[in-house]
Order: sequence, then structure tokens, then C-alpha cells
Amino acid sequence: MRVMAVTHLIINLIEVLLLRKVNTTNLGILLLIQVNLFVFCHKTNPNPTLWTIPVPDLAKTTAVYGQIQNPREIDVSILSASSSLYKRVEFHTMSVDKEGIMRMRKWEYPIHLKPKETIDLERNGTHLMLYDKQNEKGDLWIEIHYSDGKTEKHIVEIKSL
Ligand SMILES: [Cu+2]
Repeated sequence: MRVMAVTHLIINLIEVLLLRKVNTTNLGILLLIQVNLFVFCHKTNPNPTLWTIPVPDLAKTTAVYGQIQNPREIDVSILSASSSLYKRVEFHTMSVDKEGIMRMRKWEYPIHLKPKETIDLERNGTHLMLYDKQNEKGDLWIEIHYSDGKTEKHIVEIKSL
């Protein structure tokens, strides 16, 4: 992503030079745009906060655990989630029914989060459910799409228990 931001900078500089519009204001604005781009490109969470366990190659679904946090000072909603290797991502909650059996229930979007609220995803508790495996190879990551337009990318760590 750093390479991408640098490429943007070079392309923009060439454009400005070709148009002979170089002055300090233009350069200042350009620099500001590039800094923003750079920050935007670095939204990937550096510390894996989500994890899963290895599943057999034939398995089409898997569950993901960990934490998803709203770092904002304001309310926000999760509108949807997507994954690199799976077609569909759902939030599931677990609850005990009248017969005393643990059941998974789909937590419908939008999922509301208060300021600084954290969703704990744990085994036998709320979790992410990934459906319809599309690819066998590659890193597993999940993108969370928020109501404020931001997308958060989480690399999912594979933990063997
Ligand atoms: Cu589930």
C-alpha cells in the first residue's frame, strides 16, 4: 500500500509538471492529499484481533473469533462484513432455547455499536460465521463496513488449538 501511495504522488507530480501549474499552494495541497491517501491505505489492523482454527479443505464454512471494537467517540453501525475467501459473512449469537439446547441465531445487520463498545467473539458465544468457501489459497481477512463509510480490514490469524 505504501508503494501505491508513492505511485499516486509521482503520477500527480508528473501531471502538475506537465500542466506547468507548479506553485507552492498546489504542492501543499498535493502533499496533503498524499498524506491522507497514505493514512487511508494503512487502515489494515496491524495486530490480528480475529482468529480461527484450521478447518479441513472440504469444509465450506468456518467460524471466526476475537474482538471487534468501535474506536470512535460516537455511535456507529456495522452494515455488512465480507471476506477474502468466503462468499458470505454473518454475525451469530448463541442462546439456550426452551429445551435447554444451545442454538445459533443470526444477528441481523445493522449491528449497533455504542462509543468504544467491543463485541467479544468467542467459542460458544457470539461469533462470525463464514459461508461458501470460494478460494482454497490465500490469506483470510475480513472487512467490516460501517455506517460512517469506513471499512476496517482484519487479517484473521489461524490458530491451531
Ligand atoms: Cu454460527
